[in-house]
Amino acid sequence: MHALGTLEELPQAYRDELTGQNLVPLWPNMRAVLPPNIPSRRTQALNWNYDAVRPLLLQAGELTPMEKAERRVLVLANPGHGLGNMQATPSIYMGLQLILPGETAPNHRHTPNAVRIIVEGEGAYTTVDGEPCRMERGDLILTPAGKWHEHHHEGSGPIVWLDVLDLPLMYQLEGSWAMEGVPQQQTLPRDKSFAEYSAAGVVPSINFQRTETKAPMLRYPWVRTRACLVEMAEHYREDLLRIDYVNPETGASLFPSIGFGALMLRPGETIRLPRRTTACIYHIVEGQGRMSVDGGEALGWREKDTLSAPGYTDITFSNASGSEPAFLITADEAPLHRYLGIF
Ligand code: 1HN
Repeated sequence: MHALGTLEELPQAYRDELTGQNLVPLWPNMRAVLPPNIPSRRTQALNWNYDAVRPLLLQAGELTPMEKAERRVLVLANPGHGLGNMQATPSIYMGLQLILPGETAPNHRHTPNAVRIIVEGEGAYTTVDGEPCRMERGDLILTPAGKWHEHHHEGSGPIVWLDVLDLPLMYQLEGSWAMEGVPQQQTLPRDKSFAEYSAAGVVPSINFQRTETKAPMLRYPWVRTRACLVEMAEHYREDLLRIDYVNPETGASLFPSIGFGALMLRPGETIRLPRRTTACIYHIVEGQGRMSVDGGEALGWREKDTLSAPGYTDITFSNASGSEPAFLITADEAPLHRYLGIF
């Protein structure tokens, strides 16, 4: 690609006149927004090591009472996007949320779609539009756009989960807003939607929401996903052990914006992920090992860590244990890339 004219080549008086009329010449900026052959990517490969974050999160529990936080969260901000922009990837926000025993995070609803991935602790539940959803290690709990949600913790130790939202996208679309609510009535039995959809290929026969873009099952228990991956390993000797979380009614991604999945690494295994256009985040549910992006310096990871990596890269994951499998939950922007025709 040949070089294009620069701003400096234009007479200052002309530039001033353009600015005065809210005009910008394209050609000096063209290559920056359309780089040759590969997009520029701000998302950095990094690991938010849980052992390092946890003391700071617990300190937030001492420093800031729930009334002053509403949601007590340390945001996993990718420095490549600017820390203050609270982006893990271009479209994904991530944060670690802490609730102490007896605390409640008050009812609200908002336009961004949210998923919680439970990291540690037990005895908490989230009520989503009247349905209490139990929160156990590795579970995915959905609060799709517009659904009321509040969190309760009745256990004895702290509970921590990873929030994953399409907030940066919603914000850029000038579509991000929230509404405060009053405490919810539990109008539905605990884990009702999980009960309805808990058997693969079986759905309730009365459902008037089949065409809705919001997945009707709210809780995806980790024990089920893990068991599926372990079972797959019995049948797949070499292939990648990977599943996608989908809307059980439609087979579509859980959200139009973010796709979720899980991976298992066999003992001692190194996998090379197929190159993808989308940036990705990885939460380690079990195990320890290393991640390398484009053959760069390997990042070590262990249980409860959360990593990010940019798209258009070769990513390898190695399981450091020769005897135990490792398990990861993934989130990426694949549904958006597919919709836009760039995946
Ligand atoms: C939110 O509603 C929660 O409900 C957590 O737990 C994190 C980050 C940004 C905007 C809304 C929650 C959030 C959030």
